[in-house]
Amino acid sequence: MPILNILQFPDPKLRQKAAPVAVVDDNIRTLVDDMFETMYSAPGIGLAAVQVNVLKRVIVIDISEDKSQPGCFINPEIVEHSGDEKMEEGCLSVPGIYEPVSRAKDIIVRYLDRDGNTQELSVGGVLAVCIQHEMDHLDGKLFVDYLSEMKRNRIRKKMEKMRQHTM
Ligand code: GNR
Ligand code: NI
Repeated sequence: MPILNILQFPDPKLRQKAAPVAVVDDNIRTLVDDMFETMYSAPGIGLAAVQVNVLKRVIVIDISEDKSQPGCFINPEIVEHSGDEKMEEGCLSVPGIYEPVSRAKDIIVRYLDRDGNTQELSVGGVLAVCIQHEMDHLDGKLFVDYLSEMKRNRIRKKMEKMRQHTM
């Protein structure tokens, strides 16, 4: 199974909006498997399809330390949210940058699992943060968008400088 290329900020492709998955078929399951492999090898705790340049509403997450809790969320929707909490976030598309972001503390998310069945899950903590972070990716949004323009510009310059050295 191939490891997919992860787009990096400020690539304009990260600003694309993903379309809902009509049918959860073997093609989607292969995408999910490739995304898990890519996320684990990075390593990261989540990955959205937009980050690997696939415009489908597919997310994979595993916040465990031993790859024991793989979760796949297709067409996710937040049906209820409450509270606010600020947590330090990072992103595989913005490597090396960690900044606090405020999000809903507890959420109920509705989604399709890898068999195409509708599921509803009530979550808080890091998993709630991660789901919201990944859902933003599906709408072309990045965690750096919550920071000041000055901070975002500084991060952009840093990324562009790093890129020159790796090319
Ligand atoms: O690996 C990741 N860690 C992380 C830490 C705090 C908040 C969100 C995340 S998601 C990130 C992987 C990623 O970029 N997913 O889009
Ligand atoms: Ni991210």
